[in-house]
Amino acid sequence: MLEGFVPWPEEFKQRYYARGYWEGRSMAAVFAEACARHGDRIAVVAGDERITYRQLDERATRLALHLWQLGIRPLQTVVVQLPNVPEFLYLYFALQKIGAIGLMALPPHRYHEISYFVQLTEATGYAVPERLGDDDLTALAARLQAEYPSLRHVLVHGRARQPGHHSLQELLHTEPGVPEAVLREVTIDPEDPAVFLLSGGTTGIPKIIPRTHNDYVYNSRAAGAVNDIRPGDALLVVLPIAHNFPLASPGVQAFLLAGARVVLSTSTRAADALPLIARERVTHLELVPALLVRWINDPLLREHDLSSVRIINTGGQKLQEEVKRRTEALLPHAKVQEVLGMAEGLLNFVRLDDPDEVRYTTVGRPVSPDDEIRIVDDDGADVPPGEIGELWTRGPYTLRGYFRAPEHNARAFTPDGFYKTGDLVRLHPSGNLIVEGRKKDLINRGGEKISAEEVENLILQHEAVLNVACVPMPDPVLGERMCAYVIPRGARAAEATLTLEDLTRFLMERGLAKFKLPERLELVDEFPMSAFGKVSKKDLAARIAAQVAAERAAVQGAQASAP
Ligand code: OOB
Repeated sequence: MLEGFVPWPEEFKQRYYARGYWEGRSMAAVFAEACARHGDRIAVVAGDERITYRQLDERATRLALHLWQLGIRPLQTVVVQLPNVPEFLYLYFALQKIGAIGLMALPPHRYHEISYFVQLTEATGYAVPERLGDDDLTALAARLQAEYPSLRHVLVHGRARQPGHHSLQELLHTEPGVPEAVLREVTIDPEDPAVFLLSGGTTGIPKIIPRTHNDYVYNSRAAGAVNDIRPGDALLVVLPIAHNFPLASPGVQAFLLAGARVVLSTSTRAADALPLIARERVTHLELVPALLVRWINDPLLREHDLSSVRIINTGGQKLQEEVKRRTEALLPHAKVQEVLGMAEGLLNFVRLDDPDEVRYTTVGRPVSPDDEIRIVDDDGADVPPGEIGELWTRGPYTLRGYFRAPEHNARAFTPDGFYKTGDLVRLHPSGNLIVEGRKKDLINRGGEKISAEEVENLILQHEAVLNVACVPMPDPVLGERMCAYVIPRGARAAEATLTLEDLTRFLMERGLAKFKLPERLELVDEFPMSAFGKVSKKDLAARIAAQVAAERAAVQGAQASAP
Protein backbone atom coordinates (compact mmCIF):
# COMPACT_ATOMS: atom_id res chain seq x y z
CA MET A 1 0.00 0.00 0.00
CA LEU A 2 1.08 3.55 -0.68
CA GLU A 3 2.86 5.05 2.33
CA GLY A 4 0.88 7.98 3.73
CA PHE A 5 -2.53 6.80 2.47
CA VAL A 6 -5.20 6.20 5.15
CA PRO A 7 -7.42 3.22 4.25
CA TRP A 8 -10.94 2.49 5.45
CA PRO A 9 -11.10 0.05 8.39
CA GLU A 10 -11.75 -3.56 7.42
CA GLU A 11 -15.36 -3.71 8.63
CA PHE A 12 -16.28 -0.70 6.50
CA LYS A 13 -14.56 -2.17 3.44
CA GLN A 14 -16.54 -5.36 3.86
CA ARG A 15 -19.79 -3.44 4.18
CA TYR A 16 -19.12 -1.28 1.11
CA TYR A 17 -18.27 -4.34 -1.00
CA ALA A 18 -21.24 -6.31 0.34
CA ARG A 19 -23.67 -3.51 -0.53
CA GLY A 20 -22.24 -3.19 -4.01
CA TYR A 21 -20.90 0.35 -3.69
CA TRP A 22 -17.38 -0.89 -4.24
CA GLU A 23 -16.96 -2.99 -7.36
CA GLY A 24 -13.42 -4.17 -6.71
CA ARG A 25 -12.36 -3.08 -10.20
CA SER A 26 -9.83 -0.52 -11.34
CA MET A 27 -10.95 2.75 -12.93
CA ALA A 28 -9.13 1.54 -16.06
CA ALA A 29 -11.24 -1.63 -16.23
CA VAL A 30 -14.48 0.24 -15.64
CA PHE A 31 -13.82 2.88 -18.31
CA ALA A 32 -12.37 0.43 -20.83
CA GLU A 33 -15.61 -1.49 -20.55
CA ALA A 34 -17.67 1.69 -21.09
CA CYS A 35 -15.58 2.57 -24.15
CA ALA A 36 -16.04 -0.94 -25.58
CA ARG A 37 -19.78 -0.83 -25.00
CA HIS A 38 -20.32 2.58 -26.61
CA GLY A 39 -17.64 2.18 -29.33
CA ASP A 40 -18.78 4.40 -32.18
CA ARG A 41 -20.83 6.86 -30.19
CA ILE A 42 -19.40 10.33 -29.66
CA ALA A 43 -17.74 10.60 -26.25
CA VAL A 44 -16.07 14.00 -26.42
CA VAL A 45 -16.63 17.18 -28.40
CA ALA A 46 -13.90 19.82 -28.42
CA GLY A 47 -14.16 22.65 -30.92
CA ASP A 48 -14.67 20.97 -34.30
CA GLU A 49 -13.28 17.70 -33.09
CA ARG A 50 -15.61 14.79 -32.31
CA ILE A 51 -14.03 11.85 -30.55
CA THR A 52 -15.72 8.45 -30.32
CA TYR A 53 -15.50 6.16 -27.32
CA ARG A 54 -13.28 3.84 -29.32
CA GLN A 55 -10.91 6.67 -30.25
CA LEU A 56 -10.82 7.89 -26.66
CA ASP A 57 -9.76 4.46 -25.47
CA GLU A 58 -7.25 3.92 -28.28
CA ARG A 59 -5.58 7.26 -27.68
CA ALA A 60 -5.45 6.71 -23.93
CA THR A 61 -3.88 3.28 -24.53
CA ARG A 62 -1.28 4.70 -26.89
CA LEU A 63 -0.35 7.40 -24.41
CA ALA A 64 -0.27 4.85 -21.58
CA LEU A 65 2.30 2.82 -23.51
CA HIS A 66 4.45 5.90 -24.03
CA LEU A 67 4.25 6.76 -20.33
CA TRP A 68 5.22 3.21 -19.48
CA GLN A 69 8.12 3.41 -21.89
CA LEU A 70 9.27 6.64 -20.26
CA GLY A 71 9.36 4.72 -16.99
CA ILE A 72 6.23 5.88 -15.18
CA ARG A 73 4.99 3.08 -12.93
CA PRO A 74 2.00 2.21 -10.72
CA LEU A 75 1.38 4.49 -7.73
CA GLN A 76 3.77 7.14 -9.00
CA THR A 77 2.28 10.64 -9.10
CA VAL A 78 1.99 12.82 -12.18
CA VAL A 79 0.85 16.38 -11.55
CA VAL A 80 -1.67 17.26 -14.25
CA GLN A 81 -2.31 20.92 -14.97
CA LEU A 82 -4.10 21.05 -18.30
CA PRO A 83 -7.04 23.09 -19.56
CA ASN A 84 -10.32 21.61 -20.84
CA VAL A 85 -8.78 19.89 -23.87
CA PRO A 86 -9.14 16.27 -25.08
CA GLU A 87 -5.51 15.61 -24.14
CA PHE A 88 -6.49 16.04 -20.50
CA LEU A 89 -8.81 13.06 -20.90
CA TYR A 90 -6.31 10.95 -22.87
CA LEU A 91 -3.78 11.55 -20.11
CA TYR A 92 -6.26 11.01 -17.29
CA PHE A 93 -7.24 7.60 -18.65
CA ALA A 94 -3.67 6.75 -19.71
CA LEU A 95 -2.49 7.24 -16.14
CA GLN A 96 -5.32 4.97 -14.98
CA LYS A 97 -4.22 2.26 -17.39
CA ILE A 98 -0.74 2.11 -15.85
CA GLY A 99 -1.97 2.52 -12.28
CA ALA A 100 -0.25 5.88 -11.86
CA ILE A 101 -1.93 8.66 -9.90
CA GLY A 102 -2.86 11.93 -11.58
CA LEU A 103 -2.78 14.88 -9.19
CA MET A 104 -5.46 17.31 -10.33
CA ALA A 105 -3.83 20.73 -10.19
CA LEU A 106 -5.93 23.73 -11.17
CA PRO A 107 -5.05 26.31 -13.83
CA PRO A 108 -4.19 29.15 -11.40
CA HIS A 109 -1.64 27.12 -9.43
CA ARG A 110 1.96 28.26 -9.80
CA TYR A 111 5.33 27.64 -8.17
CA HIS A 112 4.09 28.06 -4.61
CA GLU A 113 1.50 25.28 -4.93
CA ILE A 114 3.03 22.99 -7.55
CA SER A 115 6.39 22.74 -5.79
CA TYR A 116 4.58 21.62 -2.67
CA PHE A 117 2.62 18.96 -4.57
CA VAL A 118 5.77 17.68 -6.26
CA GLN A 119 7.67 17.54 -3.01
CA LEU A 120 4.94 15.86 -0.96
CA THR A 121 4.06 13.19 -3.51
CA GLU A 122 7.59 12.82 -4.92
CA ALA A 123 5.94 13.29 -8.29
CA THR A 124 7.71 11.79 -11.28
CA GLY A 125 5.79 13.76 -13.90
CA TYR A 126 4.20 17.13 -14.58
CA ALA A 127 1.85 17.83 -17.48
CA VAL A 128 1.42 21.44 -18.55
CA PRO A 129 0.22 23.53 -21.46
CA GLU A 130 2.95 25.64 -23.07
CA ARG A 131 1.35 28.74 -21.67
CA LEU A 132 -1.38 29.57 -19.20
CA GLY A 133 -2.45 33.18 -19.38
CA ASP A 134 0.77 35.18 -19.48
CA ASP A 135 2.90 32.49 -17.93
CA ASP A 136 5.33 30.09 -19.56
CA LEU A 137 4.63 26.87 -17.71
CA THR A 138 7.38 24.90 -19.41
CA ALA A 139 9.84 27.26 -17.73
CA LEU A 140 8.16 26.59 -14.39
CA ALA A 141 8.42 22.86 -15.11
CA ALA A 142 12.12 23.18 -15.89
CA ARG A 143 12.71 25.09 -12.65
CA LEU A 144 10.91 22.42 -10.65
CA GLN A 145 12.95 19.71 -12.36
CA ALA A 146 16.13 21.47 -11.32
CA GLU A 147 14.92 21.58 -7.71
CA TYR A 148 13.28 18.15 -7.44
CA PRO A 149 15.25 15.28 -8.96
CA SER A 150 12.21 12.95 -8.66
CA LEU A 151 10.49 15.01 -11.37
CA ARG A 152 11.84 13.22 -14.41
CA HIS A 153 9.05 13.67 -16.96
CA VAL A 154 7.48 16.83 -18.31
CA LEU A 155 4.61 16.43 -20.73
CA VAL A 156 3.60 19.49 -22.72
CA HIS A 157 0.31 20.24 -24.38
CA GLY A 158 1.74 21.97 -27.43
CA ARG A 159 5.36 22.10 -28.50
CA ALA A 160 8.07 20.74 -26.23
CA ARG A 161 10.86 23.28 -26.46
CA GLN A 162 13.04 22.26 -23.52
CA PRO A 163 15.37 19.27 -23.76
CA GLY A 164 13.79 16.17 -22.26
CA HIS A 165 10.23 17.51 -22.41
CA HIS A 166 7.66 15.57 -24.45
CA SER A 167 4.79 16.93 -26.47
CA LEU A 168 1.54 15.10 -25.69
CA GLN A 169 0.33 15.59 -29.26
CA GLU A 170 3.57 14.17 -30.66
CA LEU A 171 3.38 11.15 -28.38
CA LEU A 172 -0.20 10.60 -29.55
CA HIS A 173 1.00 10.59 -33.15
CA THR A 174 3.95 8.28 -32.56
CA GLU A 175 3.94 4.50 -32.42
CA PRO A 176 5.01 3.45 -28.91
CA GLY A 177 8.03 1.19 -28.59
CA VAL A 178 6.36 -1.27 -26.22
CA PRO A 179 3.55 -3.70 -27.06
CA GLU A 180 0.03 -3.34 -25.69
CA ALA A 181 0.60 -6.56 -23.77
CA VAL A 182 2.55 -4.66 -21.09
CA LEU A 183 -0.70 -3.11 -19.91
CA ARG A 184 -2.12 -6.52 -19.13
CA GLU A 185 0.80 -7.08 -16.75
CA VAL A 186 -0.02 -3.97 -14.72
CA THR A 187 -1.65 -4.98 -11.46
CA ILE A 188 -3.87 -2.42 -9.81
CA ASP A 189 -5.37 -2.74 -6.34
CA PRO A 190 -8.78 -1.01 -6.48
CA GLU A 191 -8.32 -0.04 -2.82
CA ASP A 192 -5.33 2.11 -3.76
CA PRO A 193 -5.58 5.79 -4.72
CA ALA A 194 -6.46 6.35 -8.37
CA VAL A 195 -6.54 10.14 -8.32
CA PHE A 196 -5.29 12.89 -6.05
CA LEU A 197 -7.71 15.80 -5.69
CA LEU A 198 -7.03 19.03 -3.85
CA SER A 199 -8.90 20.36 -0.87
CA GLY A 200 -10.46 23.79 -0.92
CA GLY A 201 -7.75 24.43 1.68
CA THR A 202 -8.32 24.91 5.39
CA THR A 203 -4.93 25.87 6.67
CA GLY A 204 -2.01 26.62 4.43
CA ILE A 205 -1.65 25.11 0.99
CA PRO A 206 -4.32 22.73 -0.38
CA LYS A 207 -4.27 19.28 1.17
CA ILE A 208 -4.04 16.22 -1.04
CA ILE A 209 -7.12 14.02 -1.17
CA PRO A 210 -6.60 10.42 -2.22
CA ARG A 211 -9.55 9.01 -4.15
CA THR A 212 -9.43 5.26 -4.66
CA HIS A 213 -10.60 3.28 -7.69
CA ASN A 214 -13.47 1.83 -5.66
CA ASP A 215 -14.64 5.09 -4.17
CA TYR A 216 -14.23 7.37 -7.17
CA VAL A 217 -16.17 5.12 -9.54
CA TYR A 218 -18.94 4.88 -6.97
CA ASN A 219 -18.84 8.67 -6.46
CA SER A 220 -19.76 9.13 -10.13
CA ARG A 221 -22.31 6.32 -10.28
CA ALA A 222 -24.12 7.66 -7.21
CA ALA A 223 -24.07 11.27 -8.45
CA GLY A 224 -25.11 10.15 -11.93
CA ALA A 225 -28.07 8.24 -10.51
CA VAL A 226 -29.73 11.44 -9.27
CA ASN A 227 -29.01 13.48 -12.39
CA ASP A 228 -31.29 11.84 -14.97
CA ILE A 229 -28.51 11.16 -17.50
CA ARG A 230 -29.74 9.56 -20.74
CA PRO A 231 -27.55 8.14 -23.50
CA GLY A 232 -28.25 11.04 -25.88
CA ASP A 233 -27.41 13.67 -23.29
CA ALA A 234 -24.51 16.10 -23.29
CA LEU A 235 -22.66 17.77 -20.42
CA LEU A 236 -20.97 21.13 -20.88
CA VAL A 237 -17.57 21.08 -19.17
CA VAL A 238 -16.79 24.73 -18.64
CA LEU A 239 -15.40 24.78 -15.09
CA PRO A 240 -11.79 23.56 -14.81
CA ILE A 241 -12.02 19.87 -15.72
CA ALA A 242 -9.59 18.81 -12.99
CA HIS A 243 -12.05 19.82 -10.28
CA ASN A 244 -14.14 17.08 -8.69
CA PHE A 245 -17.41 18.71 -9.76
CA PRO A 246 -16.95 18.63 -13.58
CA LEU A 247 -14.64 15.62 -13.42
CA ALA A 248 -16.73 13.18 -11.45
CA SER A 249 -19.73 14.68 -9.63
CA PRO A 250 -21.47 13.57 -11.85
CA GLY A 251 -19.16 15.19 -14.38
CA VAL A 252 -17.19 13.60 -17.18
CA GLN A 253 -17.00 10.24 -15.44
CA ALA A 254 -20.75 9.72 -15.04
CA PHE A 255 -21.51 10.96 -18.56
CA LEU A 256 -18.99 8.56 -20.07
CA LEU A 257 -20.32 5.68 -18.00
CA ALA A 258 -23.77 6.48 -19.40
CA GLY A 259 -22.62 6.55 -23.02
CA ALA A 260 -23.44 10.25 -23.25
CA ARG A 261 -21.28 13.11 -24.56
CA VAL A 262 -19.06 15.64 -22.86
CA VAL A 263 -18.60 18.99 -24.56
CA LEU A 264 -15.40 20.75 -23.58
CA SER A 265 -15.18 24.52 -23.41
CA THR A 266 -11.93 26.36 -22.76
CA SER A 267 -13.79 29.62 -22.25
CA THR A 268 -16.34 30.68 -19.65
CA ARG A 269 -17.52 33.70 -21.66
CA ALA A 270 -21.21 33.71 -22.50
CA ALA A 271 -20.25 34.65 -26.06
CA ASP A 272 -18.36 31.35 -26.39
CA ALA A 273 -20.34 28.99 -24.17
CA LEU A 274 -23.93 29.86 -25.13
CA PRO A 275 -23.52 29.18 -28.88
CA LEU A 276 -21.78 25.92 -27.95
CA ILE A 277 -24.73 24.86 -25.79
CA ALA A 278 -27.08 25.61 -28.68
CA ARG A 279 -24.94 23.86 -31.31
CA GLU A 280 -24.38 20.69 -29.30
CA ARG A 281 -27.87 20.59 -27.78
CA VAL A 282 -26.29 20.43 -24.30
CA THR A 283 -28.65 18.96 -21.68
CA HIS A 284 -26.66 19.43 -18.45
CA LEU A 285 -24.67 22.34 -17.06
CA GLU A 286 -22.41 22.31 -14.01
CA LEU A 287 -21.69 25.84 -12.85
CA VAL A 288 -20.57 27.85 -9.88
CA PRO A 289 -23.09 30.52 -8.85
CA ALA A 290 -20.94 33.43 -10.07
CA LEU A 291 -20.88 31.96 -13.59
CA LEU A 292 -24.61 31.23 -13.68
CA VAL A 293 -25.35 34.77 -12.51
CA ARG A 294 -23.11 36.17 -15.24
CA TRP A 295 -24.76 34.14 -17.97
CA ILE A 296 -28.35 34.81 -17.00
CA ASN A 297 -27.62 38.53 -16.92
CA ASP A 298 -26.02 38.50 -20.35
CA PRO A 299 -28.17 39.89 -23.19
CA LEU A 300 -26.82 37.03 -25.36
CA LEU A 301 -28.93 34.58 -23.35
CA ARG A 302 -31.98 35.48 -25.43
CA GLU A 303 -30.17 35.13 -28.74
CA HIS A 304 -29.43 31.42 -28.51
CA ASP A 305 -31.72 28.42 -28.44
CA LEU A 306 -30.97 26.89 -25.06
CA SER A 307 -34.12 24.79 -24.92
CA SER A 308 -32.07 21.55 -24.80
CA VAL A 309 -30.84 22.33 -21.26
CA ARG A 310 -32.77 20.22 -18.73
CA ILE A 311 -30.56 20.34 -15.65
CA ILE A 312 -28.36 23.05 -14.22
CA ASN A 313 -26.24 21.86 -11.33
CA THR A 314 -24.70 24.59 -9.25
CA GLY A 315 -22.26 24.06 -6.45
CA GLY A 316 -19.15 25.33 -4.76
CA GLN A 317 -20.96 28.16 -3.06
CA LYS A 318 -24.45 29.00 -1.93
CA LEU A 319 -26.85 29.91 -4.72
CA GLN A 320 -29.52 32.41 -3.78
CA GLU A 321 -33.12 31.29 -4.11
CA GLU A 322 -33.92 34.33 -6.30
CA VAL A 323 -31.28 33.29 -8.81
CA LYS A 324 -32.78 29.80 -9.04
CA ARG A 325 -36.23 31.23 -9.71
CA ARG A 326 -34.96 33.73 -12.26
CA THR A 327 -32.94 31.09 -14.07
CA GLU A 328 -35.97 28.84 -14.41
CA ALA A 329 -38.11 31.77 -15.58
CA LEU A 330 -35.55 32.52 -18.31
CA LEU A 331 -34.99 28.85 -19.20
CA PRO A 332 -38.37 27.22 -18.66
CA HIS A 333 -37.19 23.77 -19.81
CA ALA A 334 -34.47 23.65 -17.16
CA LYS A 335 -34.40 22.76 -13.50
CA VAL A 336 -31.76 24.15 -11.18
CA GLN A 337 -30.37 21.38 -8.98
CA GLU A 338 -28.00 22.59 -6.28
CA VAL A 339 -25.23 20.39 -4.95
CA LEU A 340 -23.26 20.69 -1.74
CA GLY A 341 -20.18 18.79 -2.75
CA MET A 342 -16.59 18.54 -1.64
CA ALA A 343 -13.44 17.04 -3.09
CA GLU A 344 -13.12 15.07 0.15
CA GLY A 345 -16.16 13.03 -0.85
CA LEU A 346 -19.70 13.60 0.42
CA LEU A 347 -22.10 14.80 -2.27
CA ASN A 348 -25.54 16.16 -1.46
CA PHE A 349 -27.91 16.79 -4.33
CA VAL A 350 -31.35 18.27 -4.35
CA ARG A 351 -33.55 15.62 -6.01
CA LEU A 352 -35.26 16.54 -9.24
CA ASP A 353 -38.63 15.50 -7.82
CA ASP A 354 -38.23 17.45 -4.58
CA PRO A 355 -41.04 20.01 -4.25
CA ASP A 356 -39.99 23.37 -5.72
CA GLU A 357 -39.86 25.01 -2.32
CA VAL A 358 -37.35 22.37 -1.13
CA ARG A 359 -35.38 22.57 -4.35
CA TYR A 360 -35.10 26.34 -4.08
CA THR A 361 -34.11 26.57 -0.42
CA THR A 362 -31.90 23.56 0.33
CA VAL A 363 -28.67 22.02 -0.96
CA GLY A 364 -30.07 18.50 -1.03
CA ARG A 365 -29.15 15.31 0.77
CA PRO A 366 -26.44 12.65 0.47
CA VAL A 367 -26.37 10.46 -2.64
CA SER A 368 -25.46 7.20 -0.88
CA PRO A 369 -27.65 5.34 1.64
CA ASP A 370 -24.44 4.72 3.58
CA ASP A 371 -23.33 8.35 3.77
CA GLU A 372 -23.44 8.96 7.50
CA ILE A 373 -23.87 12.55 8.57
CA ARG A 374 -23.87 14.24 11.93
CA ILE A 375 -24.60 17.89 12.73
CA VAL A 376 -22.75 18.81 15.89
CA ASP A 377 -22.06 21.68 18.28
CA ASP A 378 -18.63 22.93 19.37
CA ASP A 379 -18.30 20.01 21.79
CA GLY A 380 -19.03 17.44 19.11
CA ALA A 381 -22.51 16.67 20.47
CA ASP A 382 -25.40 16.23 18.04
CA VAL A 383 -27.60 19.34 17.88
CA PRO A 384 -31.40 18.97 18.02
CA PRO A 385 -32.95 18.55 14.55
CA GLY A 386 -33.27 21.89 12.77
CA GLU A 387 -30.51 23.65 14.69
CA ILE A 388 -27.25 24.85 13.20
CA GLY A 389 -24.12 22.80 13.68
CA GLU A 390 -20.99 21.63 11.91
CA LEU A 391 -21.44 18.89 9.33
CA TRP A 392 -19.45 15.72 9.97
CA THR A 393 -19.52 12.80 7.58
CA ARG A 394 -18.13 9.39 6.73
CA GLY A 395 -19.10 6.98 4.01
CA PRO A 396 -18.13 4.81 1.05
CA TYR A 397 -16.56 7.63 -0.97
CA THR A 398 -15.39 10.06 1.74
CA LEU A 399 -11.70 10.01 2.57
CA ARG A 400 -10.39 8.74 5.91
CA GLY A 401 -7.36 11.02 5.86
CA TYR A 402 -5.48 13.50 3.71
CA PHE A 403 -2.37 12.13 2.05
CA ARG A 404 0.78 12.37 4.19
CA ALA A 405 -0.77 14.81 6.68
CA PRO A 406 -1.00 12.98 10.02
CA GLU A 407 -1.04 16.11 12.19
CA HIS A 408 -3.73 17.77 10.19
CA ASN A 409 -5.69 14.52 10.07
CA ALA A 410 -5.73 14.36 13.85
CA ARG A 411 -7.70 17.62 13.82
CA ALA A 412 -9.79 17.16 10.68
CA PHE A 413 -11.17 13.70 11.55
CA THR A 414 -12.78 12.19 14.61
CA PRO A 415 -11.21 9.04 16.06
CA ASP A 416 -14.07 7.02 14.56
CA GLY A 417 -13.40 8.38 11.10
CA PHE A 418 -15.84 11.22 10.54
CA TYR A 419 -14.51 14.04 8.36
CA LYS A 420 -15.21 17.43 9.94
CA THR A 421 -16.31 19.46 6.93
CA GLY A 422 -16.16 22.88 8.59
CA ASP A 423 -19.52 23.69 6.97
CA LEU A 424 -22.28 24.96 9.21
CA VAL A 425 -25.59 23.42 8.22
CA ARG A 426 -29.04 22.64 9.53
CA LEU A 427 -31.57 19.99 8.70
CA HIS A 428 -34.66 21.08 6.77
CA PRO A 429 -37.86 19.16 7.63
CA SER A 430 -37.65 17.52 4.18
CA GLY A 431 -34.45 15.77 5.28
CA ASN A 432 -32.33 18.00 3.05
CA LEU A 433 -29.57 20.26 4.32
CA ILE A 434 -29.34 24.04 4.35
CA VAL A 435 -25.89 25.64 4.41
CA GLU A 436 -25.62 28.44 6.96
CA GLY A 437 -21.94 29.30 6.73
CA ARG A 438 -18.62 27.69 7.56
CA LYS A 439 -16.22 27.32 10.41
CA LYS A 440 -13.04 27.26 8.38
CA ASP A 441 -10.89 30.25 7.76
CA LEU A 442 -11.54 30.45 4.04
CA ILE A 443 -12.45 33.11 1.56
CA ASN A 444 -14.82 31.78 -1.09
CA ARG A 445 -14.13 33.83 -4.20
CA GLY A 446 -16.76 32.77 -6.70
CA GLY A 447 -16.37 29.14 -5.63
CA GLU A 448 -12.58 29.23 -5.49
CA LYS A 449 -11.49 28.71 -1.91
CA ILE A 450 -8.60 30.78 -0.62
CA SER A 451 -6.98 29.82 2.64
CA ALA A 452 -6.52 33.00 4.64
CA GLU A 453 -3.62 31.50 6.51
CA GLU A 454 -1.72 30.58 3.38
CA VAL A 455 -1.82 34.15 2.07
CA GLU A 456 -1.13 35.62 5.50
CA ASN A 457 2.01 33.53 5.84
CA LEU A 458 3.37 35.03 2.65
CA ILE A 459 2.35 38.60 3.46
CA LEU A 460 4.10 38.29 6.82
CA GLN A 461 7.37 37.90 4.93
CA HIS A 462 7.06 41.47 3.61
CA GLU A 463 9.43 43.79 5.46
CA ALA A 464 6.82 46.55 5.87
CA VAL A 465 4.34 44.19 7.54
CA LEU A 466 4.13 43.61 11.25
CA ASN A 467 0.95 41.59 11.27
CA VAL A 468 -1.82 40.66 8.90
CA ALA A 469 -5.32 39.21 8.92
CA CYS A 470 -7.09 38.29 5.71
CA VAL A 471 -10.88 38.30 5.79
CA PRO A 472 -13.69 38.00 3.26
CA MET A 473 -15.45 41.15 2.07
CA PRO A 474 -18.85 40.85 0.44
CA ASP A 475 -18.98 41.18 -3.33
CA PRO A 476 -22.14 41.27 -5.44
CA VAL A 477 -20.67 39.12 -8.21
CA LEU A 478 -18.18 36.73 -6.63
CA GLY A 479 -19.83 36.44 -3.23
CA GLU A 480 -16.58 37.22 -1.48
CA ARG A 481 -13.24 38.81 -2.23
CA MET A 482 -10.28 38.97 0.11
CA CYS A 483 -9.34 42.03 2.12
CA ALA A 484 -5.96 42.12 3.88
CA TYR A 485 -5.83 44.04 7.16
CA VAL A 486 -2.20 44.93 7.81
CA ILE A 487 -0.50 46.42 10.85
CA PRO A 488 2.53 48.17 9.33
CA ARG A 489 6.03 47.71 10.75
CA GLY A 490 7.84 50.77 12.09
CA ALA A 491 5.14 53.30 11.23
CA ARG A 492 1.68 54.35 12.34
CA ALA A 493 -1.01 53.22 9.90
CA ALA A 494 -1.69 56.82 8.96
CA GLU A 495 1.94 57.39 7.88
CA ALA A 496 2.68 54.01 6.33
CA THR A 497 3.36 53.90 2.59
CA LEU A 498 2.63 50.24 1.81
CA THR A 499 0.14 49.97 -1.07
CA LEU A 500 -1.96 47.16 -2.49
CA GLU A 501 0.24 47.36 -5.62
CA ASP A 502 3.38 46.74 -3.51
CA LEU A 503 1.77 43.77 -1.86
CA THR A 504 0.51 42.34 -5.14
CA ARG A 505 3.94 42.59 -6.73
CA PHE A 506 5.50 40.95 -3.68
CA LEU A 507 3.06 38.04 -3.73
CA MET A 508 3.33 37.55 -7.49
CA GLU A 509 7.11 37.38 -7.17
CA ARG A 510 6.60 34.54 -4.72
CA GLY A 511 4.51 32.69 -7.27
CA LEU A 512 1.14 32.92 -5.53
CA ALA A 513 -1.82 32.03 -7.74
CA LYS A 514 -3.53 35.17 -9.05
CA PHE A 515 -6.96 34.39 -7.65
CA LYS A 516 -5.48 34.34 -4.15
CA LEU A 517 -4.25 37.94 -4.25
CA PRO A 518 -5.92 40.24 -1.74
CA GLU A 519 -8.07 42.79 -3.54
CA ARG A 520 -8.11 45.42 -0.87
CA LEU A 521 -5.59 46.56 1.70
CA GLU A 522 -6.57 48.23 4.97
CA LEU A 523 -3.81 49.62 7.17
CA VAL A 524 -4.60 49.59 10.89
CA ASP A 525 -2.70 50.09 14.16
CA GLU A 526 -4.23 47.12 15.94
CA PHE A 527 -6.63 44.22 15.49
CA PRO A 528 -9.79 43.62 17.46
CA MET A 529 -9.25 40.69 19.81
CA SER A 530 -11.58 38.00 21.09
CA ALA A 531 -11.95 37.43 24.83
CA PHE A 532 -9.54 34.54 24.50
CA GLY A 533 -6.90 36.79 22.91
CA LYS A 534 -7.29 35.61 19.32
CA VAL A 535 -7.54 38.13 16.50
CA SER A 536 -11.24 38.51 15.93
CA LYS A 537 -11.60 37.97 12.24
CA LYS A 538 -15.32 38.06 12.71
CA ASP A 539 -15.08 41.71 13.79
CA LEU A 540 -12.72 42.59 10.95
CA ALA A 541 -15.05 40.96 8.44
CA ALA A 542 -17.99 42.88 9.88
CA ARG A 543 -15.98 46.10 9.72
CA ILE A 544 -15.04 45.74 6.05
CA ALA A 545 -18.58 44.64 5.18
CA ALA A 546 -19.97 47.80 6.78
CA GLN A 547 -17.38 49.93 5.02
CA VAL A 548 -18.11 48.38 1.62
CA ALA A 549 -21.85 48.86 2.15
CA ALA A 550 -21.35 52.51 3.15
CA GLU A 551 -19.17 53.17 0.10
CA ARG A 552 -21.73 51.55 -2.17
CA ALA A 553 -24.54 53.61 -0.63
CA ALA A 554 -22.49 56.78 -1.10
CA VAL A 555 -21.93 56.00 -4.78
CA GLN A 556 -25.62 55.26 -5.28
CA GLY A 557 -26.56 58.43 -3.42
CA ALA A 558 -24.25 60.48 -5.64
CA GLN A 559 -25.72 58.87 -8.75
CA ALA A 560 -29.28 59.48 -7.55
CA SER A 561 -28.65 63.17 -6.86
CA ALA A 562 -26.76 63.77 -10.10
CA PRO A 563 -28.72 66.03 -12.48
C1 OOB B 1 -16.86 21.75 -4.36
O1 OOB B 1 -15.77 21.15 -3.80
P1 OOB B 1 -14.56 21.90 -3.05
O2 OOB B 1 -13.76 20.81 -2.48
O3 OOB B 1 -13.91 22.86 -3.98
O4 OOB B 1 -15.21 22.77 -1.91
C2 OOB B 1 -16.02 22.18 -0.91
C3 OOB B 1 -16.64 23.25 -0.04
C4 OOB B 1 -17.69 22.74 0.90
O5 OOB B 1 -17.12 22.19 2.06
C5 OOB B 1 -18.47 24.02 1.15
O6 OOB B 1 -17.78 24.84 2.05
C6 OOB B 1 -18.47 24.72 -0.19
O7 OOB B 1 -17.32 24.22 -0.86
N1 OOB B 1 -19.66 24.41 -0.97
C7 OOB B 1 -20.86 25.01 -0.80
C8 OOB B 1 -21.73 24.44 -1.76
N2 OOB B 1 -21.05 23.51 -2.46
C9 OOB B 1 -19.79 23.52 -1.98
N3 OOB B 1 -21.27 25.96 0.07
C10 OOB B 1 -22.57 26.36 0.00
N4 OOB B 1 -23.46 25.85 -0.89
C11 OOB B 1 -23.09 24.89 -1.78
N5 OOB B 1 -23.99 24.39 -2.66
O8 OOB B 1 -17.07 22.93 -4.25
C12 OOB B 1 -17.80 20.84 -5.09
C13 OOB B 1 -17.47 19.51 -5.28
C14 OOB B 1 -18.33 18.66 -5.96
C15 OOB B 1 -19.52 19.15 -6.47
C16 OOB B 1 -19.84 20.49 -6.29
C17 OOB B 1 -18.98 21.33 -5.60
